[in-house]
Amino acid sequence: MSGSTVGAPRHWSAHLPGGGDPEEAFDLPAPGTLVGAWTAALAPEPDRPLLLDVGAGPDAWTTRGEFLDRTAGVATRLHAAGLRSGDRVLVSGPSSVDLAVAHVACLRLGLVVVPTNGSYREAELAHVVADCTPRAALVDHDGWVDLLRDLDGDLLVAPTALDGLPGADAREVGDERSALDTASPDAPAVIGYTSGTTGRPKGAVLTQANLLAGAEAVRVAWRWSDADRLVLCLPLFHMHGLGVGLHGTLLAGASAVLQDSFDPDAVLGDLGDHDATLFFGVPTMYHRLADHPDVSALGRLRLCVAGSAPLSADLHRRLAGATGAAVLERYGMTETVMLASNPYDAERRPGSVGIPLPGVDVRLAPDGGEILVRGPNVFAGYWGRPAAIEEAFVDDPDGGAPWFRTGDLGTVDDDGYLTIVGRAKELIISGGFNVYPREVDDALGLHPAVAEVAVAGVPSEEWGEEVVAWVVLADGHDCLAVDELRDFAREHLATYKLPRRVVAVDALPRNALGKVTRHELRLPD
Ligand code: MLC
Ligand code: AMP
Repeated sequence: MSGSTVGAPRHWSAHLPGGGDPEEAFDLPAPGTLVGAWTAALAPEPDRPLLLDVGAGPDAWTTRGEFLDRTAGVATRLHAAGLRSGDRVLVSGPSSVDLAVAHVACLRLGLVVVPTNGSYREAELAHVVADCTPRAALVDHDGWVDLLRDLDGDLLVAPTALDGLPGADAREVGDERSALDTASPDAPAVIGYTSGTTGRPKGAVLTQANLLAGAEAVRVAWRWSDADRLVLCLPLFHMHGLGVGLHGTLLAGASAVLQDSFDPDAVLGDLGDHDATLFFGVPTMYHRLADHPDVSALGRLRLCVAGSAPLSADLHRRLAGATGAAVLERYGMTETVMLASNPYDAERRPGSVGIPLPGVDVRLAPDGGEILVRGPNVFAGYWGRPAAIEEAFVDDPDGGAPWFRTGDLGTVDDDGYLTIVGRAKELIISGGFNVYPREVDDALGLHPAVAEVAVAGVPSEEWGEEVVAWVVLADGHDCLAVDELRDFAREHLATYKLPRRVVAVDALPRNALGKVTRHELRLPD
């Protein structure tokens, strides 16, 4: 296979302080595990503030020392409850210090965290549970208790209640402490559910080393230091909030103010109240911030990062005009953590996702320009689906490591900047959340007024893309209101997947094989 290689080390060098040495390798911190690197970063100066629940008051900081103690304590309690390295654990709840403790305690014990969106409905949750067979669930959504009834009741605990779990008796404490932080670099650490290019959500298995590589690359590239403070309002069940926001904060020995939802007033207020230096958001958040009268407050930060969906060049320029600073756009995926970023010190180019991050190789497939990636950040495989890995990777023509197919289409310019120009995969990204059209088709198709349905994304200034449903009405029905369809589908789908418009059509466009051609679905004039 030929194809343009974007990611030669000379390109990484633009991410390194002072331009770096183009030939220099990118080394991960010893001992090569996320938990090892965190404990090394957080052990010195135990009284320094680390995490704050914004609702808990300005002085309620959890310090580094408290965080290490709490996570060790919870890990030993989980061990005493019978959990062992390799067991899968669902973790879900509003962003909070308790949730961060639950996540990190699991990782310190070698458990495999399955971060789960709290707005999942029964079928969505049931799929994840059946697929990864968790032994425990550290979740605090009332409605889920019944759905998780097959788990041992002692292992179904809200993140807020973990400190109250029974401890080990004194004889066992030594054993349990010695189970801490012993995971190997290639041990699975997180399973992130994503549909990848097709089909029902698959669990992407990320190892300790993958997650470390992902967080370390952005730590270096964004000059993230212990002097930084992040306002973190992204959910902690996706790579953006979890693999970058939380993991990067801990790795840098920095600090973060956690907000459990996105509110432009709260974000802009907290930046000043807490001397923040960093903000990370999806484009929908920036779109709302750009309309706020105090948007200029973003300009006082050291760095604003956008990702998870395209940040339009227009919005990039609008924000630059309003704040005097250029938002830095980067590109990531569940399977790869982060893979490219605009450079901190060089040009941040509107409309481009920048250059490959340190350690990451990127190339474009010769036939069609699919973005291919490999590196220490790239996941280890899909949980329980050895065959899926065959489709997900392509061999290297020179006999090197195989390349992961992102399903995104790209171009690269002469300076090595990568631009995402489309998707080979069926995916709608709405407000930074991924929506898989087929899953939505299936749920909407259950409505009695629907004979046939196909959904697709249409451009939206606020959401990036909006879910729209094209419907062929069943006999005896002459209309179907969008609210009716949304209310019906709420039972089956998380709300961000629900259509925002319904278009009634006589027939769906299909190809010669009868398959719906979604790209031909058009809004009426
Ligand atoms: C909420 N709603 C959405 C939605 N989010 N609808 C479509 N798309 C979304 N993303 C629904 C609500 O349920 C509600 O429905 C209605 O829209 C209005 O809600 P809202 O109050 O305006 O929305 P809000 O709660 O403010 O949420 C918007 C948001 C949120 C942008 C803050 O969507 C969000 O946190 N997005 C971030 C997603 C993220 O972290 N992505 C990272 C993926 S990792 P109703 O019917 O109840 O009124 C990844 C890799 C990488 O992609 O590169 O990072
Ligand atoms: P997920 O599977 O949730 O991790 O979503 C990953 C997908 O988000 C990628 O394959 C891209 O399609 C998209 N994505 C992430 N960052 C960007 C970005 N900066 N610009 C465009 N698309 C992005």
